[in-house]
Amino acid sequence: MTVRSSFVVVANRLPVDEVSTPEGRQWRRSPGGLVTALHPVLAEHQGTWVGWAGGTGPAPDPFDLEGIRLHPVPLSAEELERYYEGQSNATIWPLYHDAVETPAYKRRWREAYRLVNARFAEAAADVAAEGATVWVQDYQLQLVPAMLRELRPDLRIGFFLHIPFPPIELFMQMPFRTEILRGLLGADLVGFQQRLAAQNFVRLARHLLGLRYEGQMIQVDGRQVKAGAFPISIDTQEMERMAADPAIQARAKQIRAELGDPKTIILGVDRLDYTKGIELRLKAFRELLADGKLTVPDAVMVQVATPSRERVEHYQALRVKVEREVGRINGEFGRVGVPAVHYLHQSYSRSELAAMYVAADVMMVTPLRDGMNLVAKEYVASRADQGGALVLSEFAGAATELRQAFLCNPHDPDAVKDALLRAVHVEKTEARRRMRTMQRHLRTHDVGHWAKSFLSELGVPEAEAE
Ligand code: GDG
Repeated sequence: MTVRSSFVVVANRLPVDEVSTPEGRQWRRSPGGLVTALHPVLAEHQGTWVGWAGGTGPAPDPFDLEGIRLHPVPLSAEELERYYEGQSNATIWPLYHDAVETPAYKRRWREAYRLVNARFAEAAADVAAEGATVWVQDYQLQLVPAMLRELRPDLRIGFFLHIPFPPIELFMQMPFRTEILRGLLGADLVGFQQRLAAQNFVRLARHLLGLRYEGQMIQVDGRQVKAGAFPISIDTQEMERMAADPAIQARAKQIRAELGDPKTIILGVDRLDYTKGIELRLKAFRELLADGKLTVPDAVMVQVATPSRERVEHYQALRVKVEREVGRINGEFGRVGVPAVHYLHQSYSRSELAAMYVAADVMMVTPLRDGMNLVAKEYVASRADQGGALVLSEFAGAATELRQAFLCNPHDPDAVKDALLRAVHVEKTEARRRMRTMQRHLRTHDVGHWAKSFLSELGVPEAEAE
């Protein structure tokens, strides 16, 4: 029998990984801010999370894990290729990130997207109790709100977009633009990372459908849909605790030693994605070495580039470009046993990442476009010593909040070089002052605050629970 919940989260992925243990295959909760933030709300409401469990073919039966009901939705290999890699990650992802790579438009991807969105909507309709709240997450599921409303007009539906929402001129490229917009307008509340994105959305509703709006409230078929900005954040306390752990502090020292105890460690941590500005950051470092403004081994760079979407063409091309640039820098400026750039195309544990944050003097976060960028926030939260300096692109959502970072325009190589040099040479007390201000902000604006503000706007009163 289907268990019905008064609170349902719908996201492309379930917050679990399947792991092999001596007792056989088992599910383990995957780490991540979203699940941490939503866990208390889900647990309190006997909530259900609807999502893909990974793997292709039939989905596992629904199961409970740590107080949450998990409801897997199946994807076939072909759907994975068309709905996920195609429409989600080769059409919508680049288009919404200011088309920094050219979006590809394919009818069969679009059809698969529709079909899969309908499957998620049906699953949510099945598990939601009468009058329940359903919170749909992100760009893979933009048609779900309207599909779900059609099936279940009694529900309260929220939608949150984790990536940017583009200006009208760009959105208008999308072949099934009206359907996507109508899909989102099926929600009662549509949340974005930035105020500007919410504005893009309400203006688009008027432009494309002639809908009237006042402030951020849109009138749709006699209903009101509210758009708003809800900047996401991290579990600040957990990050602070992890970074302060003596084992992590010791590991950070060890990392510095392994790198030859240089004066300046410059760090980048990103999924290997063309929106993240990895190449331009490498280029800035190379030019500073060539100008003699930085020298090896006094300064070294560590770039963690976590493997991502490896079957999508743009990502394969990016890997080649990044690796060529790393090779060039090491060829020109490295010495035997002393590379200028340590490039790591690997995934790390959260604790190893924390140790890297603690070890780094300068963190480079230089996306061309980014909804928020949690790495920037994690770095700041990890610096209990108030050391370190953050170079941050103005085109990351995080730049709206982290004003004390060394902000730069990633499209201007001289601006990136300048920000990096200023961060390398910043006076200690000045660096501390900047870090302290940003840390104070993150203590009050953590991921729990994000979830609470969204859900209370949506009208879920019990969202007070931590
Ligand atoms: C999307 C939006 C928005 C990275 N490498 C490893 C690893 N990570 C973790 C980081 C961080 C997360 O992944 C990446 O989050 P970001 O926010 O930086 O970027 P996206 O993945 O693009 O996320 C973004 C976010 O959604 C939330 O709304 O901020 O704008 O694009 O937490 O630490 N974690 C582990 N190993 C790694 O190698 N364990």
